[in-house]
Amino acid sequence: MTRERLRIALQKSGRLAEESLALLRSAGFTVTKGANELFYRIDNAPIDVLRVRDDDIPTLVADGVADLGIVGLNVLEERESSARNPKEVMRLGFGRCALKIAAPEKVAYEGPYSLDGVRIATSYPHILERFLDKHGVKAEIVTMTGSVEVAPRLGLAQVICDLVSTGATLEANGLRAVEPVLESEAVLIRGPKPPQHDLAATAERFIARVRGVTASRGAKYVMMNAPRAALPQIRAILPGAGAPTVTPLAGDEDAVAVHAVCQESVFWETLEQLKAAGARHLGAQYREDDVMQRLVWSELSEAARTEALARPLKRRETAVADVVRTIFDDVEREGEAAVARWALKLDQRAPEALTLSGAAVDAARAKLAGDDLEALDTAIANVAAFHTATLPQDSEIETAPGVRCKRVWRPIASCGLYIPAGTAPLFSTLIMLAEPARAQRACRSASSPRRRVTHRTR
Ligand code: PRT
Ligand code: ZN
Repeated sequence: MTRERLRIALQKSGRLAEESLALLRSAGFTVTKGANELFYRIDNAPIDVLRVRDDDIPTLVADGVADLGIVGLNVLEERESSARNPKEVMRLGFGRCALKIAAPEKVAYEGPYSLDGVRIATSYPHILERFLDKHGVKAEIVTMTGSVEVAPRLGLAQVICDLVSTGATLEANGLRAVEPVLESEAVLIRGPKPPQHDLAATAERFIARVRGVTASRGAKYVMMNAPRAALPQIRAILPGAGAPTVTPLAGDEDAVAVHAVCQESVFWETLEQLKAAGARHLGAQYREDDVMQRLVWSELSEAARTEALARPLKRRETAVADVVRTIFDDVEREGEAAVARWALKLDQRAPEALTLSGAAVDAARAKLAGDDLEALDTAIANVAAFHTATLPQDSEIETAPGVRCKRVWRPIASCGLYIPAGTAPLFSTLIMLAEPARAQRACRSASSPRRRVTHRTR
């Protein structure tokens, strides 16, 4: 059967549906609703969108009913291997999750061999079987189509192998992830055979445009000055960068400016390594595509509208969250020693003291010019006045004689403030965080005789 339009199969509704359409729009395609729910049309290219259940996408693409498709890697990998299987074109960076072995808290786990002779419930028997074979483990696989997390409680299996994203489902069922089996994300797939001749060019153009959008997504623009001799080392450190642009620095023969677009996320560890290699004046920024996205209100579902208005965090950087959590945990456990250690690591210097004495504050104030000091004090007084005036009030009513209903507001016991101060401290941030906290009497700094890690504003 010959067709005039290329077909791409996308999930109709579910976790990948919105972002798959959003990806097409970011790549410049105008998607409009078609004659029925099964088809959407791309108006500015000869492409139709086939909207189906995710499980059907690999088969539709394998059979040539659709030329391309977007599906979770987990769904693709679950197919038994065959020459007729669809091919992965590229990973798309959304729909991230991981297939993991999870066990009840009381079941000991010391590695894959712990699974020997164990019953494991999963919706992914093929992926699991390959994992077990790889580790030379014999276990019994119980295949379930959904709600795998309840299997241990039902006595159907001792452990499970299921998709995890936030981990909330596992936690709610008294399970803990013990072993990753497959890292998954949405992938673009194509059929084992190229599409018919006149559609092949459309497919190539489509793939190129999606590649452009995806490549610039987690990408960062990184720039620095560095000793010329450190160039090979710096190149090796930069994550997923093509050839960086290197320009000489006027007045310094041995130094160069390096600009690079990194195709992977850049974390502070990378920046640390670059500094250690001799890089100076390091700067990194996200590219525009990463933070800007065009949304067409009339085409958004109710859920997508709510999400768009909530200013969602576009990218959930689990690696960043992990590092931040490590810092929190360290500080909780070790207190000020951990603060000093992390300050040394991140800022290359630890503060001399973590508590500011009144005398130090007075000395700092004495160094400020009259105008600046007055501006700061005015801002502090205004912000404090506003937040004191708008403090929530307790209220109480008597709904029936002797039945009093009361709402009471209690300030939180203590809070920490984070004031970014890389190259210049942000006074406004300090004032706008510290004054509301002080108005709420939440900051321990205002009341505790043993002052903790605090910043006093005056
Ligand atoms: O109707 P259709 O068949 O098209 O959809 P579906 O219900 O089969 O799939 P859907 O929409 O749930 O998921 C589509 C794809 O999204 C999956 O194939 C994965 O590639 C990806 N994905 C990303 C996830 C998750 N995250 C995820 N958390 N798929 C499922 N889950 C489930 C998981 O199975 C578990 O039950 O969510 C629960 C765990 O979530 P947390 O956040 O509590 O850990
Ligand atoms: Zn499905």
